Amino acid sequence: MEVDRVQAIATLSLSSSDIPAEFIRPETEQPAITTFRGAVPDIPAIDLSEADEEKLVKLIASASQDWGMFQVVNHGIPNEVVKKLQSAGKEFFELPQEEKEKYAKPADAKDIEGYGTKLQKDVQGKKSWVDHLFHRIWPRSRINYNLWPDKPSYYREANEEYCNYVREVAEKIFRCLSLGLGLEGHAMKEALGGEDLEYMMKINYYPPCPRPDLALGVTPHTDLCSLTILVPNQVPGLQVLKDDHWIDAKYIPNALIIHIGDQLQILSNGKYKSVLHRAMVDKERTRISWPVFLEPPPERVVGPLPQLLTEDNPPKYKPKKFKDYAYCKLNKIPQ
Ligand SMILES: O=C(O)CCC(=O)C(=O)O
Repeated sequence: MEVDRVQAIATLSLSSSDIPAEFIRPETEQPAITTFRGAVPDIPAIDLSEADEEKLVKLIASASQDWGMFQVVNHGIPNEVVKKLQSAGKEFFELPQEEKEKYAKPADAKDIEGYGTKLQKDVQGKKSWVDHLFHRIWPRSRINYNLWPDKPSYYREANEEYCNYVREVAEKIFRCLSLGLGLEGHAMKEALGGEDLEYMMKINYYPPCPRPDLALGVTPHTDLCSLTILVPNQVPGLQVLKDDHWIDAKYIPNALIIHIGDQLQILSNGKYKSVLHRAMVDKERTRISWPVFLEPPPERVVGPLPQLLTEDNPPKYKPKKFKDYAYCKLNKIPQ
């Protein structure tokens, strides 16, 4: 099957000042028109090495309630580990097209893993300026190593090293989020499947775009997982909707960006907010991001935690298997 990768379209557009019409977003979505230009508060940046746990819990819980998003610094992942992950991903996308196509997700595959470009246009018939690679990195029993690139040769090592560290970051954040609701530290992780919680790596590759004012890399959405831990490169582009304004996430060197996803909003019965966000593209530079989506196993039923429910706080969401939630969300069927 012939597929137009955005990377190839971008190369053809290098000497042009235009982009194909299917990439031009409606005016209600165009970044140049919809980005808020006034004074805005910064997305919270939290020092994860804070020794006073009570203080850390308050910071994380309040950012998760007010923003559904925060950045973490001093998170304990060595810079070399993050840099190696980034180089491995960048080198993969710089390989010849036929090498990348070896990992292409078959059009009829049920799973999202593999190299790809979103094939279906969205409801307005529009496309996004991005190619991607998805593969699980944890637990081992759920990894399909056939979808981990062979090139560069250190790709596997880079992902395994990053995975070991990112799991520790996730543990700490889940603990704080649980304590922040007055629960035991293990409550959230356990409700999401405990040791069976799945870590889905995605690399977003956004090539330079002649009209970043008109296109989007990723359209507005909330993440269907529980928590997202994202490594950006130095090219900013992530935006979050806060108080009805699209505002930029500042690039903080060596920080990780954390999103609260739908499953945490559900578990917390709406107390933690699943954040609406989108990604812009750049005129000259390639933007790349490495989100890891922390997903409950497919059969896991997720609903509001019973410990939180009272007469005054009745359940706001139906308990649902994660696979059914994901199916409805991806197919735009009401939950
Ligand atoms: O690239 C980014 O900063 C955001 C990516 C994103 O939201 C996604 O892949 O779902």
